[in-house]
Amino acid sequence: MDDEKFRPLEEYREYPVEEMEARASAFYEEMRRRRTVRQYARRPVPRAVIEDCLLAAGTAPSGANQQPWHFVVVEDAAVKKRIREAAEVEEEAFYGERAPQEWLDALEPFGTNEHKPFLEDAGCLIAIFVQSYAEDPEKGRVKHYYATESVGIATGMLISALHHAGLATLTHTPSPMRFLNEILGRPANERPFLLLVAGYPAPDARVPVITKKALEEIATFV
Ligand code: IYR
Repeated sequence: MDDEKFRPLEEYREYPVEEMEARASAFYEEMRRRRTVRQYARRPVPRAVIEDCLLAAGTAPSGANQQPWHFVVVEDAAVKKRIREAAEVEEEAFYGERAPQEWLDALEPFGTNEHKPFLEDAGCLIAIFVQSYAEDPEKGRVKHYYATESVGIATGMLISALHHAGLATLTHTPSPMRFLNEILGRPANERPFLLLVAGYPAPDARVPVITKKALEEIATFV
């Protein structure tokens, strides 16, 4: 029985240690160039690039391999405009009254505010949904395990894939963002996880001067 369910691991590749080190180091060099970008050029992005990056994200590990994600790629200007308008309503409430001062203080270095022009400027918006459960025609509601963790992993892989391909991204989380279900026609078993903005940076894009924690701060070896 096992013979039908399992097959040899054919895709794994072991590299000599020096090559592993070089690959790990090259990947780190590539990843450390990634910056979250808030100003975008009004340029379309190549559809084939987005498709391959989504396929890469779809290779993510997930609880019981249930792949509890759905990605809606928004390229249409009118739909982007509707999303911007709905997001700005929430953001106005957030910056105007909802956010505690402590949170606003934490955001101060980034200069964010309720205006979200990137939602219209960027080549595409990728709305990422978590399927908390599946609706099976025969079995009814099928629970998904570790759905949020799984979608978080897939999203990280998508951000990495887009960066590797040469596009900039911004993880945007208007809160609440149920309006995405309505605008994008997604069913009740799907909860918006985040809105990933992807595109070419504006030629005059500026990024905050920030640093990442040192290895000693983020890791412990026992
Ligand atoms: N959703 C708001 C606020 C915001 C919150 C965090 I935490 C950020 O890192 C950035 C923004 C906004 O998008 O402006």
